[in-house]
Amino acid sequence: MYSTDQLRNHFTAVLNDNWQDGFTIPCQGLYPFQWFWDSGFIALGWAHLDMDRAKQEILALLKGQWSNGFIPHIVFHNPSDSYYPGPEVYRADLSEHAPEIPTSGITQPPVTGFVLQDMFRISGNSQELLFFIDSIYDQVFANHQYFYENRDPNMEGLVYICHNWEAGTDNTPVWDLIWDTFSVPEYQLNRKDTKLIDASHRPSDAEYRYYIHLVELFKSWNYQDDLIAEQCPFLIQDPLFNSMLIASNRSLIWLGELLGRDQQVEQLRAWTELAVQGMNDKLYDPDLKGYVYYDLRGERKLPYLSSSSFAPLMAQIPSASQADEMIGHLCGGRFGGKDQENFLCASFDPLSEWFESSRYWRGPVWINLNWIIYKGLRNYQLNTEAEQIKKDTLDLLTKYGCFEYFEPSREMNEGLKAGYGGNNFSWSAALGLDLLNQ
Ligand code: 2M8
Repeated sequence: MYSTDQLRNHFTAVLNDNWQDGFTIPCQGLYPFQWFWDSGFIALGWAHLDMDRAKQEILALLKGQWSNGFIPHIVFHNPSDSYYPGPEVYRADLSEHAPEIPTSGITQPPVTGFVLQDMFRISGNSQELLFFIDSIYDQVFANHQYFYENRDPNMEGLVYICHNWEAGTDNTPVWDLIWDTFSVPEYQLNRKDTKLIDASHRPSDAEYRYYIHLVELFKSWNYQDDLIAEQCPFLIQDPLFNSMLIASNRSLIWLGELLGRDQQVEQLRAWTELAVQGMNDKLYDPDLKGYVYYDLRGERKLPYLSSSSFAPLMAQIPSASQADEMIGHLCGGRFGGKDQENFLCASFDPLSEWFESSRYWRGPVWINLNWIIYKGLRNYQLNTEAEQIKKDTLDLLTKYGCFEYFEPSREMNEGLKAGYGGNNFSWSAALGLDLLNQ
C-alpha cells in the first residue's frame, strides 16, 4: 500500500529500472525489448520526468521503421534469450522493406501521433519540442499512410489487423471464433513466458500454435501486404486499433496545422472522415451499445463487448447519444457491476461465459485500456465515470504497485496480495504517473 508520494516515487523507480540507455523495456525478463505501443505510453511517463528520454524513446522506436512506413511491434535492439518468439522466428529480413536492425514482422496499435501531442502539452507547448515533432512528422505520417494504403482493401476507412498480437489484446476470447476456423501443425514451442509467470494467467500452448502459424504464413509470403490481404485467414477490423489510429490522425492534424503541413493535413482529414463513418456504420452495434470487431475473412460481425468497445470515445468517434448508451455498461452496468462490485474496466465482458478474471486479456483490468477509456470519457464530459475509472486505476496501483494486469472483482481483491503477470511493468508506471498529473 503506497501513499501518493510513495506511489510517484515507485512509478519513477520502475521507469528508471527499465530504461536501457535509449529505450525502455516493458518489464524485466518477460519483455526484454522495445514494443510499439508500450513505447508510446512509456514516453508519456518520461515526458513528466525527463523529456529527453521521452524523445529518445520515440526515436528508438522509429529506428525499427520499415521503408514502406510500417512500424513493427517489437524492435530487437539487443539480444536476449528470455523471450519467445525472437527475431529468428520472425525473419523480418525476408521482407524487402525491413531495416538493418532486427524487428518483428507484425505491428501494434499506432499511438505515436497522440503521444506526440500529449508530450507537446506536457512540455508547456515548448518550441523545442515542436522542432522535434517536425523532425519526425513525416515518419509518423508515413506509418498512417502505410495503414490506409495497404490494409483497407474495401476503402472503408477501416484498417485490418492480420495477427492477434497486432491487437495488443493478445488473447481476447473473440479470437477463439477465428481459431475455430484454423487447423495448424503441432509446432514445437519454446515458450519462456510460462516459466516466468503463472501459466494459468497466460495464453495456452494451443493458442500459441495459432499465433506462430500466422507468422509462418507471413514468412512464406515474404511479408508482402497484397498476399496477406488475399490469403491471410486472420483479417480483423478492430475497434481499438482503428480508434488509436483515428486519435493519432486527429493529433497529427492538430500538430500539422501548427507546422504548416497543409497537404498532409488535408490527407489526414480525408482518412479521418471516412474512418469515423466506417466505425459508426460498421463497427457500432446498436443492440449491444458498443463497438465490436468485424471479421473480414468470414464476413461477419463478432458481437461481443470488451474494454476495446469503449476505445472509440478517445478518438471522438461516437455521437453524444451513442456515448451515453455506451457508458450504461460502466458504473452499475455489466462491467462495473451492481454496487460497483468490479474495478473498472475488465478487459472482457464480465457477464460472458468466456470471461476469465485472471487470464491475461480474457478478463483482467489493464492500466493502458483504463487510461484510454478515462481520456475518452473526459472528451465527452462524462466526469462521474471518468473519475471512477481514474480512482479504480490508482487504487489498484496503490494496493499492489505496477503489475501488468489486475483482478477486476473487488471481493476477490480483498484476499489477494499481488496483481497478475509481470511486476514493475513500465506502462502501468508511466500511465499511473500521467493520471496523477491529470
Ligand atoms: C503482450 O504481448 C506480447 C506479444 O506482443 C506477448 O505476450 O509476448 C501484450 O500485452 C501487448 O499488448 C504488449 O504490448 C506486450 C508488451 O508489454 O505484451
